[in-house]
Amino acid sequence: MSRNNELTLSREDIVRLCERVEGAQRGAYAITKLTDEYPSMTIADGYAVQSELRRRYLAQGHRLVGWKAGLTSKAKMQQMGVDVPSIGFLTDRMARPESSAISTADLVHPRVECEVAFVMKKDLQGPGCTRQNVLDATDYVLPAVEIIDSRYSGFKFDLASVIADNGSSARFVGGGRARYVEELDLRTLGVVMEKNGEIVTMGASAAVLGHPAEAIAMLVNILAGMGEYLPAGSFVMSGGITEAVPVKPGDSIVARFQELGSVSMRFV
Ligand code: OOG
Ligand code: MG
Repeated sequence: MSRNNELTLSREDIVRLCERVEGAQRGAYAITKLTDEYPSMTIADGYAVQSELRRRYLAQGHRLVGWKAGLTSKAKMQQMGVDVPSIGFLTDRMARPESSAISTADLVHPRVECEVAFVMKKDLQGPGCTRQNVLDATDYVLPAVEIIDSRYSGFKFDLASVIADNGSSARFVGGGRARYVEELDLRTLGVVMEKNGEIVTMGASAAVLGHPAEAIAMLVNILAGMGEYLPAGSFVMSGGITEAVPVKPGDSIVARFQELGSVSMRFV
């Protein structure tokens, strides 16, 4: 049994698995999870594939705009059968405007989730990054909806596989009302998601590791493990508060956040 912080894949395997994931992301088709072929793949292997994916997208001209924490709430961990959070990168190509029509033709089986997003005004470097360090480095927070889209068949995976697939990142929409963190209690923000006018899920922000800034601290510490830091100006999502809700063409979504306004979009 390999330890999770140990790299077991060869450079060739990393590149081959990265090409497989990139193909599925670009072509919007489902693949079997990577651990079916590499059962002893570790979390470190997953991040090695993810880093290679990031390197390739950036080399193709995509711009890194931030990061996302995932699997940071009990609802999400239970829904996905995973018990450790993850991180993924966000690029300009994934961003969609508020109130826009989002195409599903280039997605496999999209789901939406409500998240608190942070915009940073100072660089943050781990290890040892704390919730308070995050709050001190935050410019403002805003409500966001993440559209996740696992490239794995049936949306079923393990931690190493989902990390390699960049934490199922696909699209994201920020909006609503930006607020300074000093003006809010970030633990008690209620959020309600409506699909086609009906409430489909709701929760409170403390569902994310007790406080969403805790998820950003965890993300910074994971980045430190990869020799990286979170630069000022980054847009960072702290993870789904509730479980993710499947969407299809024709669906409209409104995520209503206490104190932060609402974020809406429709799917075509
Ligand atoms: C993994 C991504 C999780 C979140 O906010 O928890 C995530 C997945 O559920 O596919 O983005
Ligand atoms: Mg998410």
